[in-house]
Amino acid sequence: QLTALLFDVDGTLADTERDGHRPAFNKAFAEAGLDWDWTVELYADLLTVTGGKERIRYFVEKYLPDFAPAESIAEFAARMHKRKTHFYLEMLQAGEIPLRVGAERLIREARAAGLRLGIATTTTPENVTYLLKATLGEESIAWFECIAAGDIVPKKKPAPDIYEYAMQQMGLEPEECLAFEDSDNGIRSSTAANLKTVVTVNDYTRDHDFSKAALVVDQFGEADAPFTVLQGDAGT
Ligand code: XBP
Ligand code: MG
Repeated sequence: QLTALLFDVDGTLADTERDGHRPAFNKAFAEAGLDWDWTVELYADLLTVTGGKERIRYFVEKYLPDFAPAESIAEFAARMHKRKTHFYLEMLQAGEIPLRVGAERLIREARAAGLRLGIATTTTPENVTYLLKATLGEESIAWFECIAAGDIVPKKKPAPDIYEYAMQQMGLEPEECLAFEDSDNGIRSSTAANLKTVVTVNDYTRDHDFSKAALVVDQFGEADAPFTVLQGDAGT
């Protein structure tokens, strides 16, 4: 019996990475006087690591092994990430990041059908609430019973922990839920939590392995812009 929909945020509800998180990281680096430029191409590799702080550390270790900040690398990453979040929230508040096609329709139809809603994401909690506020309005935050985000679990996606946390908070079993994801790390996380998963791809994730997905689509679709099924059967 389907009771609840559990949503990833980045890449699933909104295309946040290329023109949102990525430039926000670059602004933080520039502000700190660093000439680091996370290009669209480089960022595809950096996205293999989830979590902004974790991504900064991965970048330094892989591409700038000789970089030695005055503070510890963990402190450096946390400091950069705080500024990155500031710049990202500014973009959200300015309305620069819309929801993906069909995301609002899906959420509204699910609510109308009496389904419960939750969020399971790697990103920082404020990034989720600001996105919802900016796109669906202040009241939409309360549509989601649980916003499981960021450091609330120590092991980020692809670990199943964030989905398990959301289900535990909502008193749900995996069989009652459907997860929505966009990426390899995302579907590894949701399926490790035993969740049936629908994938909506984007430019960064189109070529990921979605063999474990129940359904793969190009977008959620609107009446005048239907989705295309890339894998699986929309009837199941
Ligand atoms: C999202 C992430 C996040 C964002 C950046 O992955 O990995 O780290 O890229 O947000 P998913 P923060 O969609 O699989 O949850 O900088 O706040 O971490
Ligand atoms: Mg995602």
